[in-house]
Amino acid sequence: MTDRYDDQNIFARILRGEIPNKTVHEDDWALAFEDVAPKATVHILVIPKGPYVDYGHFAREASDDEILGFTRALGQVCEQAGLEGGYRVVANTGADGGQEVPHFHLHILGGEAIGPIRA
Ligand code: D5M
Repeated sequence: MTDRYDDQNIFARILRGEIPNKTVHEDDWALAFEDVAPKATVHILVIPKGPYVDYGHFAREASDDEILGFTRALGQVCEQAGLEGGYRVVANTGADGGQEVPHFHLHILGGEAIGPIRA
């Protein structure tokens, strides 16, 4: 899998403010916004501010501060979303993982029973 980052991908454009989004959280390390095509009652995407293609790239290349900041932001978003019944966090990665946007992102899905990964 290549780590070559395409700075014209849609999330890079959102980070630059070129495309509107429904932001639910922003800090130095992460931006969280509502997914435009929600797959659950609550569907939020959390992305790091740095240019990382996918989870592997982020885990390998991001600084400790970036990883810590992003992880804390994720936790904050999950808690603030009021998902008392629980939620799922998903990182689609590469073609086999169904990743469409080549900027690392985590999906937070909840607000209803999501069920097992495989029925
Ligand atoms: O998921 C990429 C996700 O990104 C998919 O659920 C749709 C969402 N998406 C695409 N464009 C936008 C904009 N402009 N705003 C909000 N959400 C968006 P993946 O894991 O790459 O398959």
